[in-house]
Amino acid sequence: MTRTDWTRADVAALFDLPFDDLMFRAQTVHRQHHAPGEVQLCTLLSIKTGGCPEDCGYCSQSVKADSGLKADKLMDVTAVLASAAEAKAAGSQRFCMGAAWREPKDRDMDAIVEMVSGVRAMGLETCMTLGMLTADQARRLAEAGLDYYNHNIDTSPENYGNVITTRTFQERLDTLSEVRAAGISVCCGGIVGMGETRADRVGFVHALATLPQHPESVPVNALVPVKGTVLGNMLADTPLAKIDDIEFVRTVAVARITMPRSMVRLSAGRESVSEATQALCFMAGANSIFTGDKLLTTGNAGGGADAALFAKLGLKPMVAEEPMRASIKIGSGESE
Ligand code: SAM
Ligand code: DTB
Ligand code: SF4
Repeated sequence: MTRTDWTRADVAALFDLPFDDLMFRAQTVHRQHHAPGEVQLCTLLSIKTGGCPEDCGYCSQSVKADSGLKADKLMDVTAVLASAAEAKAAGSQRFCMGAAWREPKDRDMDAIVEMVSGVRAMGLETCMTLGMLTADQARRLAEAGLDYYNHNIDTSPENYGNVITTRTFQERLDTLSEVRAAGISVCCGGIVGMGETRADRVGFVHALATLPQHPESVPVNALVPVKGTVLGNMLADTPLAKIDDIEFVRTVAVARITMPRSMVRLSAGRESVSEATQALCFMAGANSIFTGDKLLTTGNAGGGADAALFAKLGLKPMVAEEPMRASIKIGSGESE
């Protein structure tokens, strides 16, 4: 059984370990549960950009941000499928579709469902992030074959109100329960480098590692400071708020140790993280990245840079399991 009863003191003690010992523990746990040197490639697409009514202090897509981003309507299903085909051709295993919504409107659900089933039919894993969901919307997504739903807790429960005021930490947990109840796998993580304290990072990892079931994917984003957002402006004024590289690696390592089976994803902010620090993150147990030259609205290193980094480090892209492979016993003639 994977442990979910971590105390804050346990998590804080891991953060406090000498760096060498922390890395050794993270590597040991990583190799017990995952193939070393294999990294999952995921591609992001913003299917509905900008004009979001929420006030997340980091986000370029909030109506409260003065980021100059223009609000678009929901993309056409055909355009989404064309983009998924490109991601597959570039070697991606998972296609993640994000919408700048507080929650989806029921009238949008037919198109969303078509996107999920179309992308899945290409043999890609599907992930969506659409904001809060009702039980009924979660059920519809599950029926369409959605594999993962991304819904981040973003930071510690205590720090949440300093970053977002238009929804509560508890509302995040409520949607995560609906996603689980519908049988969809959970992708849930957050952001570091927002000027939070070490105690907040402890509280953040602790909140994830004590969920009734660990998220199957844990994205660890480093804040991308976008001009015109509350946090982007703050970072421009106080550059020291940028997270220290070693502290970033520590956060990845503690996530790996406390959630041994989860995929830990280096998400936003890799462009500003050196190759050496990324290498330490992989050694600390990160085994998934967003590839391609764009995240949702901000830039990403791009496939070429990632291929060069993988070659330098001897990493290889994780290969997607065939959808039926897990459920068929080869040679036995039976299926589970
Ligand atoms: N609207 C949906 C929601 O918030 O649930 C989905 C999209 S939202 C952009 C997904 C996640 O991206 C956020 O929860 C946050 O963790 C991350 N994110 C957004 N802007 C970011 C930034 N500037 N830097 C780092 N991470 C960011
Ligand atoms: C997550 O944790 N990171 C991704 C994904 N989930 C949806 C989004 C990163 C967004 C970075 C800022 C942007 O490009 O707008
Ligand atoms: Fe909206 Fe999501 Fe951005 Fe928050 S993070 S403003 S909910 S798009």
